[in-house]
Amino acid sequence: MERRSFLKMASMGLPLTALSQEKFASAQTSSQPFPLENVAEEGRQGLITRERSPENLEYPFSSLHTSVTSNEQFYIRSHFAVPQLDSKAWRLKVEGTVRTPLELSLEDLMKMPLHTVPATLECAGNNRVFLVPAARGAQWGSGAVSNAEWTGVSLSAVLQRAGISSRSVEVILEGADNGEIKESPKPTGAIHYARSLPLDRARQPEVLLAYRMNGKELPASHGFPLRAVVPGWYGMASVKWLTRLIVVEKPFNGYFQSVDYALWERPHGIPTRVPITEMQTKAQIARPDLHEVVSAGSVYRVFGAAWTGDSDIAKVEFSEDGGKTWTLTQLLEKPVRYTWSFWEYRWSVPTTPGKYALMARATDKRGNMQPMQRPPDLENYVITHVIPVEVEVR
Ligand SMILES: Nc1nc2c(c(=O)[nH]1)N[C@H]1C(S)=C(S)[C@@H](COP(=O)(O)O)O[C@H]1N2
Ligand SMILES: [Mo]
Repeated sequence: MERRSFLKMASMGLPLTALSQEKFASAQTSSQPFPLENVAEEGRQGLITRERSPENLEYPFSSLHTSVTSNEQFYIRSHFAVPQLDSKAWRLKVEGTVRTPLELSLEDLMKMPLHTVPATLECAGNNRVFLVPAARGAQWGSGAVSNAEWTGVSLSAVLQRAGISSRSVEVILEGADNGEIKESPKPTGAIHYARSLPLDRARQPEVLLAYRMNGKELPASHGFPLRAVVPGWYGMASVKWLTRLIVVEKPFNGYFQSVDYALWERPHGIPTRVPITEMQTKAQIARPDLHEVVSAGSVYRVFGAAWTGDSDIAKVEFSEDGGKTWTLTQLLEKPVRYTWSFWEYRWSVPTTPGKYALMARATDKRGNMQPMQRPPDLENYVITHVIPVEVEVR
């Protein structure tokens, strides 16, 4: 089977494990340190298609090699069609419990102090394809995660300009994109994508309203002309195609943080629906790729990334035996807050041929370690337990 048709199958949402391993293996070279042939031509710029309409595209994680993901390869997760916005006519409204409601043009924003913040975005549904039994939603593999340098104004500066009432608690961020939800429970008619941020988060200096991505104009699929970037939170908080900020005195309870992108937590032992927020600690193996054939007795450079929420990665461990024993890998750079860290491990591949379940497990500086088992009540989101990558030693 050619890589092309493999990706076609992957894009149809078939679990990778359903593929004939024999045929798949023939498409792989063995233990090159950087098997960059994994960048296939399927989809746009080698992105893997998870849904065609709206376009939901995944970064081919096995091709990971630079910390910054290019604008062309950054994963795309959109709930509705991309709104076509004319940057001249476009305005950002700031309303609600503010002293001075605002209508800001892109030019107005560009006159404010600009900040550049590197931030890794991960969709809360990343790795969903590995869940057994299958969970509803786009069947993301390991590539609903990417890293970019975002430039724009701080949300806090815009809020300050509007002057928010002392009783305000949150700001709602609304996108121009809208459509009807298909699955129940759902509101009647078209709704806009919207999420809120508690003011303590919204005021953190690294929370941006960004108009540039990796030094270039923000691409249409990533929120042109303006998007939020909420470093450390799952991607759903980084609202694209922003048109309205609404400051409110009561917590917001919109669709995308109560029905969708929400989970049951148990404060006081009472199951309570709460919005998904902070990214959880995770390591992913980029290479070897799933089902890759690795030469027995060779030394293979296992390589991947790890990230977390409001902390830094402290260590990534590696296991070749499905989690029975662990060894420390090497972190490749000093951690940069809110961006993934790369790690590597010179793996002495066993001389005994067979299938091996490789694992990577991250721990952050607060001591948060990835669990081996999936905790209950996470439904189809926050897939953060250790997921094995099966390879064949031959
Ligand atoms: N307006 C709007 N913003 C949005 C979304 C959306 O559908 N509409 N999707 C969210 C989700 S779930 C994710 S994971 C990120 C993805 O950002 P990206 O497409 O730039 O990777 O955007 C978020 N912001
Ligand atoms: Mo997402």
